Amino acid sequence: MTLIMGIVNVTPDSFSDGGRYLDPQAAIEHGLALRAQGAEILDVGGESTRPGSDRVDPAVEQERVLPVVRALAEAGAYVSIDTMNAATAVAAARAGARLVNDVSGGLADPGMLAAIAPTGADVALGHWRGPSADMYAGADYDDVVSEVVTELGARVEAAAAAGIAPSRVVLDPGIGFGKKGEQNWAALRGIPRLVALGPRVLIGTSRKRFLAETLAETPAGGEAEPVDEARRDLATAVTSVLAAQAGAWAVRVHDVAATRAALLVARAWEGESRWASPTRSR
Ligand code: PMM
Repeated sequence: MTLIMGIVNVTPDSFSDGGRYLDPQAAIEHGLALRAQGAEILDVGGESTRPGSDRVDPAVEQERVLPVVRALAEAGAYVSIDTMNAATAVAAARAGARLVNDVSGGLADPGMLAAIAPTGADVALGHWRGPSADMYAGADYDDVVSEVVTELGARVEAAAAAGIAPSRVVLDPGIGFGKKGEQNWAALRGIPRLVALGPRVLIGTSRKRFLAETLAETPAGGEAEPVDEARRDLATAVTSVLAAQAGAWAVRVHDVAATRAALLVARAWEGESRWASPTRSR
């Protein structure tokens, strides 16, 4: 069963929801609302990774995320911490986070993998070719899928060398990270090859620019509609279903209700009437 990871960005400048939940209480309530809508995992982040964004001081990041992680974990949620800083990852694990979601795959902070190994937390490693300040500098590929699979395979080995077994690892092709337009679609078509590596696979397409670019196509004889948030969420629900069918373990989304509806319909189509949620019983 593909799980839904709901996004709780505690940032002033995230790609689509920056500033909405900067106040910890607003972020906690948002997380609880996403959980009530069906998110099995809540991904709390305090540093925006939108293209062009600068790094945040880990102390500021922790001030933003730790109260939110603690409150959501105490409420019984399965919490993930979206961070590239080892110190923040360790502090969040102490506050109750059970998954460290590092979009840089442990590359941004060389101490990341060794630091989280003893915490027992799982780790999501994203495919990454450099900081968001210069997001598309590495967007140069001969074969996107082969390169993503090879580079993530190397991160699985680095995690193992640091004491994190592959059973604790989740892999993410890093949609939008060092990838433009069609390169993202190619990476999504390659999900089965990533799944074949062994670890669980996480996919994050939610509201991303490549979806808006695809939606911007003008209908024959018509006029292009503005690509607003609702249309990006609809597109995200579709890509989440396709990712689920390709073998993804979880999808990371802003609009949990829309993606859940889409996944339920897909499950019904495939002949499964029950919605299981493995992490809830953990
Ligand atoms: N994308 C963003 C942030 N964190 N984490 C994972 N694992 N995968 C992603 O694709 C991903 C992520 C950027 O999106 P946001 O600014 O809208 O949260």
